[in-house]
Amino acid sequence: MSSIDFSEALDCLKKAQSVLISCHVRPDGDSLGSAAGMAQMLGSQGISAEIILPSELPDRYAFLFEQARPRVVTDDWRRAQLRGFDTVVIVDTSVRAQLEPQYDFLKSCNLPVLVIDHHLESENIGTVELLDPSASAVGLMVAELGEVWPAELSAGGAKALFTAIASDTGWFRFPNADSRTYCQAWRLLQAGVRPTEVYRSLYMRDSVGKIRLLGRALGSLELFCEGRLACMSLLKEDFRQSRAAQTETEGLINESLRIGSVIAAVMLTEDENDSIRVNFRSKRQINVARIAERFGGGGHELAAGAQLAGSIEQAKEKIVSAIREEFSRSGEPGGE
Ligand SMILES: [Mn+2]
Repeated sequence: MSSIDFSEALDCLKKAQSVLISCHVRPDGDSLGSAAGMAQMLGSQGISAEIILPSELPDRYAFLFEQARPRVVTDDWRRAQLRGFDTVVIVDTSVRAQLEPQYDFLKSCNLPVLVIDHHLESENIGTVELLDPSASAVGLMVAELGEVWPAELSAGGAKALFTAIASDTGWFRFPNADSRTYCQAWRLLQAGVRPTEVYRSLYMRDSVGKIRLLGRALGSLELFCEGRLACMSLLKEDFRQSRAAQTETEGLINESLRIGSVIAAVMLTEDENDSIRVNFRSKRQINVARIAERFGGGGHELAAGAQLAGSIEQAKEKIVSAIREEFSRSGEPGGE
């Protein structure tokens, strides 16, 4: 059981009649699963809820939305489309930039905003905030909130929250998969989740393009810092050659963590708009959120991201030297 205080969040939700749920751009399994689970839970309490995304729903998560795919905010977004909501719930981010393009709009609505998040950085964008950086996933926090409420959880809602937790813990492999995580996973199984089915939906439905992209990413692999840092990169050309979408990079970085000597991993991806997206992972000791923050990004101790201008080579040089410094500070033998 968690030690967070859910009372304010519950007060906020119990007053609501019609809730708009949203999350960060490039939504992942945790944000989408949390949003879907929250929507189901609210429904079970007679509160209507609609999920609105700031960017496209990746196909691989369509299985979470069997009834209706969530709407996507577009540039021609109109205020009229949002009429009727009395409360906003934001899951899996507390940062303004990650909510574009709808942040200013949501602010101008003057509605209560409940933020449920587990990232280290927060810009206090909510009127009520449920923040717990020790939670492995927002899906875990939503599951706990439902238990305290108590709100009925359907098999579909449980599947969504299980997907959220499984995604952010790398299928319960990362060190954040603690007893609290397993405790809620057990509850979700009791509510009807079939883990094998979720596993297949999440990890065994890749496109051939994604596998080709993985091949190119592995082909780019370089090791630095005496084998402790793995670096892979993908250019726009790699996406073209493998016929993969920009959204199909998810999880590729973890492959390099399979190398025994590797402690930290970096993946550099050339974006459509020519900036470089950098993803960081770490097995231990190196706090990659701190490194990402130096480049204007953020995240968790063991998984973080940032966006850099310039070429892949320039970005790589900066990142490798920042991580080398971090190795030296931490006393890891990989630093010089
Ligand atoms: Mn998350």
